[in-house]
Amino acid sequence: DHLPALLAAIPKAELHIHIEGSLEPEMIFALAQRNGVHLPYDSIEALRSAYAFTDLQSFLDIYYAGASVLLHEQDFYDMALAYLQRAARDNVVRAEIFFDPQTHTARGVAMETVVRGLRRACVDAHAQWGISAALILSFLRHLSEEEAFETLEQALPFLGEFIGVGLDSSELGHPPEKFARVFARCRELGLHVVAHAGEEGPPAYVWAALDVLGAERIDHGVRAVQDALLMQRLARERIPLTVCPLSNVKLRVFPDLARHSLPQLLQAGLAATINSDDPAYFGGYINDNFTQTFAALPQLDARDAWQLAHNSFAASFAPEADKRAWQ
Ligand code: ES4
Ligand code: ZN
Repeated sequence: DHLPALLAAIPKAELHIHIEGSLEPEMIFALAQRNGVHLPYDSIEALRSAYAFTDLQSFLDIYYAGASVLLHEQDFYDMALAYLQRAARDNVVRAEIFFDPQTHTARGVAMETVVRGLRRACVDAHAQWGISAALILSFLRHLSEEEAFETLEQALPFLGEFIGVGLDSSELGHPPEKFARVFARCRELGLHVVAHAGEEGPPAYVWAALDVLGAERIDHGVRAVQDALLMQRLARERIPLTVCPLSNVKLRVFPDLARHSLPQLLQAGLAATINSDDPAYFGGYINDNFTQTFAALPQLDARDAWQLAHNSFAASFAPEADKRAWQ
C-alpha cells in the first residue's frame, strides 16, 4: 500500500498548531534546568506518564504547567525552531502557528520576549528549510474580555509580526459572544480572525464564531455534523475547518479514529484540513495525523489526501502568489 508514503510526501500547510503544544518532555526538562524552574515531575518519563487525558480541561492543566519553563526570548526561539524543523520534515511548506501570550505575560514574561523569539525562529526556519511561517495570537477564553483587550493593547507594537487572532482554551461555558467587542477591534485593525469552536462545545458556538466574531476559519468544528443547517452553510461558504484527529481521540471528542467525523465533513463538501494541534501531547505530528486517520478510515483514499492538502493551501492566509504556487 503506497498511501502512507503519499500522505507523507504531499506538500501541505499546517493551520492548527499551538506552539506551546510542540514542547516535547525532553525540551521541558532541558528548559527547566536551564532556567532553574522547579517541575512537579521527577523525570521525563514521569511527565510523559501524566499525559493521560480524559477531556480538554485535564489536558490544559498539564499543557499550562509545561509552558511554565519558558522565560527568555531564546526559549521561545528554540521551541519554535524545533517545531518548524520537524514540520519541514513532514513536507509542511506553510505553517500558521498559534501562540498564547497570556500564559506567559501572567508569569511576568513580556509580550516582546514572546513575539521576538517566535518571529526570529520563523525567519531562520524560512532561510534554512524554505518553510513559510506566520503567527496567530490566541486569546484564552477562560479569561475575561477585559484581559483580552489588555493583551491586544500589549501586542499593538508588534502588529506587523502576527497575521491574525484566535480563541482557545476551555470552550464550554465560554461562548464566542464573550469576545464580540475585542474581535471587532481586531477586524478593524486588519487582522485575520479564527476561533476554536465545536470541539467540546455545541454547533451553536460555531454559528456564533462565524456571526459574532467574524471567524474566517473554524478550529476543530467537528461537532458541526450534529447540525444539518450548519453543515450546509459551511459547505456553501467554503469555510475551512482545521481538524485535529489525534487530538480529538486523546481528549475523547470521539472514542477512536474510526468514528471520527472527518469522512462526513469531506463527503458534505466542507473545506476540511488535517492538523496536529499539540503534537508533543497528542502522540503525533501532522503526518502521523494523516497516516493514522487514513489507516483507521479505509473509505479515505488518495483523492481525499490531495483534497485535504489542496484545502490546507486554499484555507491559508499566505500571499495569493504563494498559494497559487503551492496548489
Ligand atoms: C488546545 Cl486542543 C485545544 N483546545 C483548546 N485550546 C487549546 N489550547 C491548546 N490546545
Ligand atoms: Zn487547538
